[in-house]
Amino acid sequence: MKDLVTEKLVPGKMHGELSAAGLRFGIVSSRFNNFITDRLLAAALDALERAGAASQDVHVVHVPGAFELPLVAKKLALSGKYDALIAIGCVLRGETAHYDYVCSETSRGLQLAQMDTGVPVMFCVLTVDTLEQAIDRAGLKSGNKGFEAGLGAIEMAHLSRKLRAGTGLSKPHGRGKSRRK
Ligand code: INI
Repeated sequence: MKDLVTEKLVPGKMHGELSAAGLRFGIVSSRFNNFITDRLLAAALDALERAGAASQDVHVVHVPGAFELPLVAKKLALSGKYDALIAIGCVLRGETAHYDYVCSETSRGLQLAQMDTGVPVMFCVLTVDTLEQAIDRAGLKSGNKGFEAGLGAIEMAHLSRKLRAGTGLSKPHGRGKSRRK
């Protein structure tokens, strides 16, 4: 990516690494539409494994449907055992408003879980109109959102550790000399 640098302003930079060694992950996966969620889960585990995560540092919890993801994600986050979490689900639009309630409460609940606890929660919940759209996102035309969530979890886990330890920003230019008069 091209550096976002102007002539005068050189901002400190920060990002998370992509090695999973030594990090602990919790995955909550919904059984509803498991034809899709199992593929997302396998890809998330593949990303963690390839990045060096150890078996004993990765735990998977299954829940009945997407609606149940937030509660379990929050409980896992509060356990203090995980650097990042991944919530996996697939909500397929039906003929009633049920879809809208499940989608909105799942996304709201997962966002609250990470905001309330400070533990990153990756939103790997497909919200789609058709099974074909879901299949495309679970390993076909549009890649696999589970793999992306795995990589995202690793990056966010590192970033959180850095932010806990301090800002992690690279040393600003001219540090030591106060600019204030
Ligand atoms: N749960 C899903 O994960 N995906 C869906 O598409 C879905 N639909 O369409 O009904 C769904 N419903 C179940 C819901 O998540 C809860 O498990 C259920 O309502 C019990 O609380």
